[in-house]
Amino acid sequence: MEKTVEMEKIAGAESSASGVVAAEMKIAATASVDASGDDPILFRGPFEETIPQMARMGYRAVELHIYDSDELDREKLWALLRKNQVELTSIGTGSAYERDGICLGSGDPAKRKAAIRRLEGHMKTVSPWGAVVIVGLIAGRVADCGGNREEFICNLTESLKQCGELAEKYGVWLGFEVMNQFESDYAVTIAEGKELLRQVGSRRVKLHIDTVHLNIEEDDIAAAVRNGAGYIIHVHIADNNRWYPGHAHYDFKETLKALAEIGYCGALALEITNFPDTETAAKRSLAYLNGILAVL
Ligand code: LER
Ligand code: MN
Repeated sequence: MEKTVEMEKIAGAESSASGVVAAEMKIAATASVDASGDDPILFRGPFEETIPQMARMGYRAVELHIYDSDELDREKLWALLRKNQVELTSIGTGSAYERDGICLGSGDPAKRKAAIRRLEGHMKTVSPWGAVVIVGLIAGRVADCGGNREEFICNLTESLKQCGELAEKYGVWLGFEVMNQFESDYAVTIAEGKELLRQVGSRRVKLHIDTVHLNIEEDDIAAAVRNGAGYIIHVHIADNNRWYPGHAHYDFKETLKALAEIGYCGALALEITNFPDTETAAKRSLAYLNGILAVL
């Protein structure tokens, strides 16, 4: 399915008004060509191998983690996804920050510009699906702005506005990831993320939530998710220790129920380690989440 109907993608945009509860969330695998160790990526290796592998296991959607989209042969990637009937839901962008230190809140205008350009490359890659480009680690930290928090927030907001304009041009979405205080210095709860989005003021810049971060920062996860109605565009799923859902003690039923209540119809992307191995984690994730979705 390509070019998802715009309103459908924004949780809460219509459901609360109509009272309809539609649990049409899609479970997405994660894949990257260069993940290793305990990186939270399920399928690792060349996309020519991992995309058919996940399709054979029953996955119909994927989030790709890509260092630089402009290094890719986009046409080839799109053809591979279409051939295997796997929808591209999102691109994870953090490795550009980890490797190059480029970020949206940087005090260095050249690094901000490079981060925006990198995100634009990803927007082109997701454009056939009108999908989500993630702004997680690439938002940057206050330290990237010489420790000046006010200037960092100002730079981040301004950069997100520019990204919003580009997202409009390509017909895609930016998902600002609400991350915990150990990985982010700003907007660590859904309520704070909403405030940031109000400052940005772009309909194309939305919130992206992650169960690991919710588990650390929110007092009441279900209430926080419901408070995100109309703002949440993308969801990362992992158990509290980043293993596959169902392995540890995160309450997925509660979170998925809250998402269903606000009419969330986007991806549940498995940002998990491949422990104990890719096949086991992929099979158990699908069975566990489908089991919950079936009775919502
Ligand atoms: C890191 O904890 C995380 O959740 C990533 O999605 C950030 O890009
Ligand atoms: Mn995440």
